[in-house]
Amino acid sequence: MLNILVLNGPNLNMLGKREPKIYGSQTLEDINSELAQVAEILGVALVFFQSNHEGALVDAVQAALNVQQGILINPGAYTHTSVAIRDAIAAVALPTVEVHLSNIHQREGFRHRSYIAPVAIGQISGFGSDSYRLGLEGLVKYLQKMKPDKRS
Ligand code: CA2
Repeated sequence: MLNILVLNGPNLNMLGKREPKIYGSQTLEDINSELAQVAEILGVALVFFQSNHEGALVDAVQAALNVQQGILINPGAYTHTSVAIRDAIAAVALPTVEVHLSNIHQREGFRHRSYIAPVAIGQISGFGSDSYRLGLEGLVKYLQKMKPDKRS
């Protein structure tokens, strides 16, 4: 069975508790349990991890090698700053989909650049919590099309 790492970066543990106008009223737990339901329908296993620390996210990406076959990530603010997370994703070479609740291209200029997008297979941004579901569906389809011997 395909196994996918679902990573969330800084402050996403605050979802549903602050700024509902930008990020919606669902908590991260709500989003993760919705994703778990989608995963069951798709027949894939998910592992969830959230951290406010860049190094912990790098460690989680590295630990996915030979364990998970793909990564779904909302890197939060590290999207716009982290060469380290980008390098980790490039190093493990696991198919990765970047997701955002808000449309980062509609917001402040500093959010328009993603260090992660060039090493991701794609980016989904602006659909609220549906971004995660859409990202998971895209990632699973991509992995299912890959020849099993090419998956890690
Ligand atoms: O839209 C997204 O998903 C973001 O990744 C969210 C990040 C932001 O820095 C990115 O530019 C876009 C921020 C997550 C902060 O989440 C909060 C949730 C509730 C209250 C405060 C912050």
